[in-house]
Amino acid sequence: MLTVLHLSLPVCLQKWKQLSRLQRSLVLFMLVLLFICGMASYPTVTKRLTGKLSCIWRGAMIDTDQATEGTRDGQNKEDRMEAVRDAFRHAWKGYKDYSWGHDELRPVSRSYSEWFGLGLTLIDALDTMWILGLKEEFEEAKQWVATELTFNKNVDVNLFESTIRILGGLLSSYHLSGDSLFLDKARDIGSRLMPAFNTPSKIPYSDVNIGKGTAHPPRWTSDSTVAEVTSIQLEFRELSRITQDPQYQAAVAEVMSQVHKLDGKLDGLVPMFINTNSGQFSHQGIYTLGARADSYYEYLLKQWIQGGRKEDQFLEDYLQAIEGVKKNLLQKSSPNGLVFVGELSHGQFSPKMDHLVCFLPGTLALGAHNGLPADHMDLAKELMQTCYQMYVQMETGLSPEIVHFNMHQGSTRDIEVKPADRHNLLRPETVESLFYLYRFTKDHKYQDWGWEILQSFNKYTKVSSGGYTSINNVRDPDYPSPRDKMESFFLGETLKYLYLLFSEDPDLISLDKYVFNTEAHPLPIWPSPE
Ligand code: DMJ
Repeated sequence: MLTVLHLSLPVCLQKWKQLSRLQRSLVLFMLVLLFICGMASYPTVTKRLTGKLSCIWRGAMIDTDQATEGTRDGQNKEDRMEAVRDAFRHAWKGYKDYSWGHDELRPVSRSYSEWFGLGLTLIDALDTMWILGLKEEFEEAKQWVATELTFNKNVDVNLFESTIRILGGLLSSYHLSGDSLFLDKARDIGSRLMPAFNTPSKIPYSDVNIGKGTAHPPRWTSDSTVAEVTSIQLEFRELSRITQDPQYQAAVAEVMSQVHKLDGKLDGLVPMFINTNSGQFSHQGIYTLGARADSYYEYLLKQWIQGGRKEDQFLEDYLQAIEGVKKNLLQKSSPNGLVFVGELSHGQFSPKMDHLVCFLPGTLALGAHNGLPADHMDLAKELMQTCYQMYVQMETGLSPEIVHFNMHQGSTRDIEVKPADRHNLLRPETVESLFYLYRFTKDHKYQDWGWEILQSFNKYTKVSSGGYTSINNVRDPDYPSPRDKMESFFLGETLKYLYLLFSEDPDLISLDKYVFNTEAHPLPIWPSPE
């Protein structure tokens, strides 16, 4: 073929030279026209081509045909647990090869991104490696913590994110491994975060410079996010208990007692912002269990459990909030009657639900396990079904970030997804809830649902050179469009909860001995004094 082309080229050139300028223009025009028509009549070809081109970047690609390679048939629990270990090893390989010691892997470009510059993924993943029995990987990461990790850095960190991922990860690694290295590091970061509480109201600022010891709100406001200031308590309380230094617990307890007394709640539901000067809620009137409010509810229940179910104020606020959810936010979709948690904005109901809300079935089930009303478990099961549907109804089998439910009679489908909401960030909330539901009911369907989700992650987000990537479009299996980022919570939470979901051992992080922080780091339930 090459030879034919080679021989005929001079002849063609000669003929081309004999043509007039007009003739040449006409030929060129026809060729361009033919090319455009050809491409337009094969949109899938164009899409696949551009898709492949975008997926392939310096050789890294998501190959949906081979991505299931290495997965197991999942017929038994060992198979499924091993498949999670495979997934972790694959993700870890990418992190190790291209972003070791940095915050997040960018698996497609085989590089990394920095958020705080503190090895976020490595710290977030420590206890997952311990739980999955990946001893070699754990030891290697521990060495990095011992020799490379320093918090003496002139860097601004977000109080909430660094508490749940770094402080939580170090405390839990200390409890699981017994190695005092992790406790020393936990105390170091904990004390460096304390300046955040030096505000006129004692409601903490969102950002702290852990090197300079200064703190500030975001540039555009003096507000903090309600979920952020009320979801650091498990970690700071534990730090006080374990170090016998009361300052940490005192600071976060003050926040809870102020929020408990504040005006502006609706049947126990909180607004999304709180002002660090006045200590009052701001931008009132919007109620959601999604972004900016979600883990407030989770930590009410979990603080009550952590402290041995004695601190009644947390329980009362939690029970009132769940009644508030039922009264104001719970609705059923059409045509199939999926129960969902919507949002309220200045009295107006919106059938919008973030994937983040899928923590709720697990939290409700945990409450019921701890003696709260049985109807919490009924609601947990219904919401679990809805969260599962948010996955199976998508073409990739992966949930989008946000869905809208149809409520009017005659709808043909329950779930709608807006173009801007079609991304999937490898989030954990649904598999987290599946884990709780399976632990408490032993109904194998929850394991099967988790298995389907793991397979979809493998099929559409696994990058062949190592790592998993968040994607832009869960509705397009031909081109899910990689975002080139592996969030640290994929290793910290998603894979950990999947592994625990497939385990039949209730003592593998017993829910009667540990309470998981909102980043899936298990912290001990405090023993009652003798
Ligand atoms: C995690 O950092 C935590 O689970 C947090 O509570 C919510 N956002 C991410 C995971 O989606």
